[in-house]
Amino acid sequence: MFSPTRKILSLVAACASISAFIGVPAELSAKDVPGMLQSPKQPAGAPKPHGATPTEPQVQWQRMEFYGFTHFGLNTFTGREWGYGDESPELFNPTKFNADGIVKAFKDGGMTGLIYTAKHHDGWCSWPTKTTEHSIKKSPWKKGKGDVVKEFAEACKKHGIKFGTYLSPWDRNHPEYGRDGYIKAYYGQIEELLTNYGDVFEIWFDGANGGDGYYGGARESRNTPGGADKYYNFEQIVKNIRKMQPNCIIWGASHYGDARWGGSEKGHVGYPHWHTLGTKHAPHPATCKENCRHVPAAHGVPGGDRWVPAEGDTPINHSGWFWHQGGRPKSPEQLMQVWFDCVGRGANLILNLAPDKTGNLDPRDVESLMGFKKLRDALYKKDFALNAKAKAKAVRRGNEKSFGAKNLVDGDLDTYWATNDDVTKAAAIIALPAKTTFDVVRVREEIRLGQRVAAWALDAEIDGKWQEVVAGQTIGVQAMLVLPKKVTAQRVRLRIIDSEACPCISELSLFKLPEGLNLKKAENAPAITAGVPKTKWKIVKATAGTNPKAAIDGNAATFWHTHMKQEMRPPQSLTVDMGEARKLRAFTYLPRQDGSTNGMTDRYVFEISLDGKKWKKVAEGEFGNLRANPIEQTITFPPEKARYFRFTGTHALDKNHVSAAEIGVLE
Ligand code: FUL
Ligand code: CA
Repeated sequence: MFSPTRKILSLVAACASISAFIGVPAELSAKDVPGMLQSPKQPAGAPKPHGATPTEPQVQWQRMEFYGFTHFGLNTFTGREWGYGDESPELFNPTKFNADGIVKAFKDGGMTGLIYTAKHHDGWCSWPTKTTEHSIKKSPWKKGKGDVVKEFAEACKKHGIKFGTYLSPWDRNHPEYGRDGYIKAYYGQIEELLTNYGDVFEIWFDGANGGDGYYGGARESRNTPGGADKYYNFEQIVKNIRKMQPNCIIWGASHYGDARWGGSEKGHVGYPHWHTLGTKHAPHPATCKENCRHVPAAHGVPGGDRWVPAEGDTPINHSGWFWHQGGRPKSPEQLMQVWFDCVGRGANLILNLAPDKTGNLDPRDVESLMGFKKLRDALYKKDFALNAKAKAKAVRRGNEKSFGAKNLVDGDLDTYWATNDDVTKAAAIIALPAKTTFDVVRVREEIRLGQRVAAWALDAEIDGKWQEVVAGQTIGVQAMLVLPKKVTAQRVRLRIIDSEACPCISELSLFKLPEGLNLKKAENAPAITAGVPKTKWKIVKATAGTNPKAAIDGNAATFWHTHMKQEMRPPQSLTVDMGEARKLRAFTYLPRQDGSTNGMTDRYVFEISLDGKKWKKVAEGEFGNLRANPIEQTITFPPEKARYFRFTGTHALDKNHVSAAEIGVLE
């Protein structure tokens, strides 16, 4: 059997012989890492790569477009988004866990892979690890003999999608977290996951790091000495992984990884969109305390020296990453908007569906996933440009076969239209067999040669005249734009307006949006759950602050907040009279939605009362993950009648005060 310690030691020794380039993916190539996928040969006379370029595993990964996330662990049973680390492993006991059914739904939904949270921040390991006792071995499920990782990995193999894993660096359970002892355990966990379960296409190193936790009973706040980069030694971790799984995409891992966060947990990424980052640009909010919207994660950095493509991540359910009682799925239309704002800008989309306490997906989430699949199928049903006639004046070396415009419409991503090195503005004309109506255009670059184009446009010949119908910025692996209005034309023209080097465009496609798809409706979808109506509600008391009514006005954009003055710091509370008694089972809290985390309340106490005099505390705890994902939180409690409730904010994420955009209750 396998021994983590021995293997790690032999790895460290072996690493000394690997190229010094390891850890800088932009410069990695198949010859540096034995077993790494090899890029196909470029045609003779092909342009030289421009700037940072992807490794072949990155190229293949960027073609995966869409895969799934699944969060399943102790939080599923406690209703939390972030476990504290003191949860009993006994809580994990799904009644009918069905990895096969879950993976089948992912596959049917058009996903190319699945990433499972093998260990979340609470530290509980969902496989029988040798590195800690806080694992599935201590859970009653399958009498401690279960292995969720194995079941997911096997189901993925069976259904023909790729398997990946998430292993939180932050561990709120481990007694040695923040010290050397934990690092050994953590390296062992990585090795177990990457050597015992077959091919792993991606491993996720979450950027949330340090803070308070259980830590073996110490119940204190711990950090990563010297910063996360130094403490975990991501450079070393990346070296180790290349040896174990050379084709595995490493997400995060400070500036040593292969893929980056897309900049929000709404799934969308920025546009213009570059696959590159500069060495000093860290890709995760772990390093970003305020104004996180401006982190280059979303847009990338033009001319950056590292190829670190983005992944947009988002849960399908409004309630969060883990399963929560009474959650509601995003609509297929909303997901379609995310699709355009993520995949359509050149990032991969990872969409989370979480199993419930039985170990099965919520049928409503699955229904939404399938509706989303139908819309994508309808969108891609016909590429009107495929195999059309294509011509360009500027063709590299006059070599039509290797670099001609017909490569744009041959359905082959590995062939491309290119110009001579000194030509950075050029046009290609595509003649469709007949007049055609379309409203979506997709263009793709041969990213193996680096990302080049910064501006382009699509023209259409309308009434005998060329007219610009849409303007784009970056392209990269793809840029897919919805035209402001439908166009009917037989000839279109792709115009490259600004390119950092001669353009190398591998495909141009034209599609039609599915009938009846209303993307505007998706944009305006409500951020708040419709709970008990608030029309008769009155604020009885706000202990401090401005505009307490804003917390119950049904408007997500307005919020109650106190100030940073000594007397207005947490705890501060809001008491509400609902006008009549109701049997309550949950309360909802929407954090401020203006993009600032100042005074964003991340710990709470919730009390209820029948008469406004005698109070009962029904819930107390932490809202996890607000910094990266400030969505509505739903906290359930044993149902009880009440006319009054009191919400108390006891701690703030940043700048010591209290705020709430909306508070509601559910019957
Ligand atoms: C975040 C985590 O803190 C969340 O809990 C979740 O796992 C998400 C995918 O990443 O940073
Ligand atoms: Ca092609």
